[in-house]
Amino acid sequence: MMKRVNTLSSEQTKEKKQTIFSGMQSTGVITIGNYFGALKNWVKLQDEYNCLFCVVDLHSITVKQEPAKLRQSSRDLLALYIAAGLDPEKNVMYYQSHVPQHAELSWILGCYTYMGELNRMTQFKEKSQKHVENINAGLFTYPILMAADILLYQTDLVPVGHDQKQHLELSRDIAERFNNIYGNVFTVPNPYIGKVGARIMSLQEPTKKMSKSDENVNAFISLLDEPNVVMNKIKRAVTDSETTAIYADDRPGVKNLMDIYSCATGETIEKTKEALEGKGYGDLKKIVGEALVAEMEPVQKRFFEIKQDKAYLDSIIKKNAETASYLANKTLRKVKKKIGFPE
Ligand code: AQP
Repeated sequence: MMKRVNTLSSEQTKEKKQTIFSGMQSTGVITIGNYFGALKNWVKLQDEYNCLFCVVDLHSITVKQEPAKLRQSSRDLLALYIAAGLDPEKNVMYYQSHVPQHAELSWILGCYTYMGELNRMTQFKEKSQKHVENINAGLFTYPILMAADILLYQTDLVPVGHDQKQHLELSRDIAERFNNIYGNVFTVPNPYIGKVGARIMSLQEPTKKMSKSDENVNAFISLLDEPNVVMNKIKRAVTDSETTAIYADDRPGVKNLMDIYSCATGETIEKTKEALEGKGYGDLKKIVGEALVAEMEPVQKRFFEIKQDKAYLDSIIKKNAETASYLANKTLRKVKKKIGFPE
């Protein structure tokens, strides 16, 4: 009797929690931009919400990938999720390619999305300019797959970066359109409005965001870069022709370094200014580099421990994919029934 009461109350508590879905592409080792802008913030969500954190490897192939590298970076990304503090017992953490329902729902939703809507997506325009030799249909229909990722799990909230806001709007439109035809099938997702992580900029072109696929390796810091590499990249970071540090929009290189310090130490911008304004650029870079290394080292240490334990990682991958698949199927079954596919 006692046991039943306990089970009920724990299920009820679970029901009250809202669902969050987010993911990262396994297009290489993630940068400190991905870490401070997304991953580190996810860790704070895991107690309050039911979270799904996906390695969105289906999205990764919209850009050419080398098979062995893709496999490796997907596995590394999952290990980094755990190393950064995401608990695989609390969250559902899995590869998108292990849960075929994503692709299946994506096809269905594609039939409820207009070409005009996709034509308006700015990320497609940017990415197709960047990859002129490979403007594939997947790059164009990417937002539909993203809608499927989100809607499959009846997601309430999506922590989105600036670049993905337009895609989330489209996911909401598709969900509402579908619900208007078939009744309440999908939860209409909202953006997660929490403490926004800083946008970390390129170290070589500080008006552009830091990206893991940047051709210039000095433009980004990978979360797995060794301390001496980190120090060197910070040392080479582009600043300006002034000599002492001031936090200002028209000094983007220095501002970016100070933002990195603030993220690495957890200090507010006000405290960061107090600590760093007036420093010469040599000193500034040394202090920022050391703070960053101190933040990255424990994550890297845990990452290598997790990676060594192959059986542990394999079991997490399998178990979490099964859970995701089970949850995804609940929605997909409903969708198919509503549409009129034979049972
Ligand atoms: N520079 C950044 N600063 C803060 N946040 C960032 N994010 C990405 N870059 C920065 C956030 O990281 C999450 C995962 O991103 P993604 O892997 O889905 O792809 P992305 O946004 O396209 O990141 P990259 O590094 O630029 O990847 P590539 O080079 O492969 O396209 C998102 O929440 C994003 O906002």
